[in-house]
Amino acid sequence: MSQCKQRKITLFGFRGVGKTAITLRFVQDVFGENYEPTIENNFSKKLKFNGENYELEIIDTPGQDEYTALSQNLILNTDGCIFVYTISSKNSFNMLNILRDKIIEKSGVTPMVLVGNKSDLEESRQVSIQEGQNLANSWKCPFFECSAKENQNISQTFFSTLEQIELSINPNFRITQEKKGGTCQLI
Ligand SMILES: Nc1nc2c(ncn2[C@@H]2O[C@H](COP(=O)(O)OP(=O)(O)OP(=O)(O)O)[C@@H](O)[C@H]2O)c(=O)[nH]1
Ligand SMILES: [Mg+2]
Repeated sequence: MSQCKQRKITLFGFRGVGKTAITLRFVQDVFGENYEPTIENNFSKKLKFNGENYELEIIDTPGQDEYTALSQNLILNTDGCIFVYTISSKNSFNMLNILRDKIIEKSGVTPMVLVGNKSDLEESRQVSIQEGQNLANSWKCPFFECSAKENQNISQTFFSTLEQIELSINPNFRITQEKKGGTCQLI
């Protein structure tokens, strides 16, 4: 039996940007309109990625701002981060540079992905795709706009984070298993 690789991914971002919604869409394929601020949620998800079995631990954190004191526990042993803003709030976007600096300083973790959630709210857009892409370029990380509501780019976000993690462990890592429609399979 092939070994199961354990990887831990943590989501960070301002209150209400959709960290819980993104996580629940990925783990359980559900979406709720109601907003309940998170205290802390841990999830686990088994999947196949690039021909290997993985068990992901996903940490859905309570919302942060520039001034939040990040507990060491939250960041402990995280292999990769997903930074989330919502395209409908400039403020949720502007605070991410400071938050990212704090997390890198505390944890040293660099595998990361930037996502602009709520891409379905085009009429309330405050952050352009180009602004998101420019920030990701400055971080040298992948960028997606996504929608937990419409299930757009949600699994891509997690698989891209996994790819960044594997690349940080082995710079020669390459996705070799081309899929019919994807490199990954949820199990
Ligand atoms: N239109 C739309 N609404 C969304 C989307 N994702 C989340 N929401 C809504 O935004 C609100 C906040 O979502 P949450 O997932 O609870 O946000 P959060 O980042 O976990 O919030 P905290 O736990 O307080 O940090 C909820 O009412 C969700 O239904 C999305 O992709 N599109
Ligand atoms: Mg939440």
